[in-house]
Amino acid sequence: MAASKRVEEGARELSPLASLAARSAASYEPMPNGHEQVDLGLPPGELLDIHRRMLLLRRLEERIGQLYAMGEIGGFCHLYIGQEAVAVGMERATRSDDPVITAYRCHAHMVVRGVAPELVIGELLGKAEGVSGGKGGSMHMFDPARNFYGGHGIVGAQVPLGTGIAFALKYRKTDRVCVTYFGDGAISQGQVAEAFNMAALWKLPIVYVVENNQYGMGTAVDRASAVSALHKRGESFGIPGQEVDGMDPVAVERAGLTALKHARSGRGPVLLEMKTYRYRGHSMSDPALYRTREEVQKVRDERDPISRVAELLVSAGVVDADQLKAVDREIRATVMEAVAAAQAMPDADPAELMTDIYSGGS
Ligand SMILES: Cc1ncc(C[n+]2csc(CCOP(=O)(O)OP(=O)(O)O)c2C)c(N)n1
Ligand SMILES: [Mg+2]
Repeated sequence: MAASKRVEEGARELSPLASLAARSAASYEPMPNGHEQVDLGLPPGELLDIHRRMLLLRRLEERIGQLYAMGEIGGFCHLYIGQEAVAVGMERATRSDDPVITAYRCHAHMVVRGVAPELVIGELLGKAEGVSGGKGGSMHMFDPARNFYGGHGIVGAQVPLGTGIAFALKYRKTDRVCVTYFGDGAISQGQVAEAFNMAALWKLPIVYVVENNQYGMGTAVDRASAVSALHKRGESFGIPGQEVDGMDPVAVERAGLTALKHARSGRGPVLLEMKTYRYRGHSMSDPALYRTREEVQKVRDERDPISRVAELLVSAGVVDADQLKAVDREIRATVMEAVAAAQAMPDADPAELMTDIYSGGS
């Protein structure tokens, strides 16, 4: 079969991955390893980078889930499995000096920011060298050096905080943009509406990203929100909104770039609704009885962001299945090493319990 025909059919099979398929232009060059190269709109190396980053998040969160089940992690723990395309696509669109703030489902957001996995795991294990000294735990990780402002356990609370960061960025006449994530369960919070109003009124440099994973704990979005097209929830404030396939990292990146450009140019906030899905329960203690196993399996089979990119890479001849397996082995080894490094860290000292509560001088 002609290469172009094969790729076209491959693209059709992956039709939900519209943004990638649409860019599967029929231009090929032989690669040094003999594979045919296809113009995916992104250089193959970029797609490989996307795949690798998502896989790291997946394997890391799986391992964290195991550590939790083994009793090594205390407190609450919310996994990001299924939503990887959002964090990876947005991070690729974001500048490293753009501040990011999110809710409690935050481990993956930290790692894409460049925080070493062992520092995140160390935090979960209550270690002194964890990214927040072992005192924040799963929900309250912070790393201002990487422009990551948490990790917040109160639903919606990070939205006015992110808006405040955006105010500071504008007040200080920077060209940075604050990316503020929240869930579908947070969008009906009063403080979100108040923050939207101020951000639009003052044209603050902020991109709001609602990660619509279809559920707020056990409540489906259309049982909680009168208007379940969440990207429309900024309209009354004049905030432009866009619905994005949050299981397609390239669509996420593209939407993120456009939104960030808009906000960076002084035209005010944008609201991106990422249609995504979480595979695990709300937290580690949620057996997820409010949905069927079949519903979860269907998303895994048809929309999984990692499989979709992997299949596209293989069907386009960029890599073969064996090469992808080798990448997976390498990433699993990285995660194991990070866990071992975190386990070897000293525990947080109880004498430190009352430090880091107030900022210096207050
Ligand atoms: C103000 C407040 N109300 C209720 C809770 C309990 N609570 C924790 S998470 C959650 C659901 C939030 O869902 P969503 O915003 O969709 O985020 P997701 O967990 O899906 O990432 C609720 C109600 C809370 N933490 N804070
Ligand atoms: Mg949700």
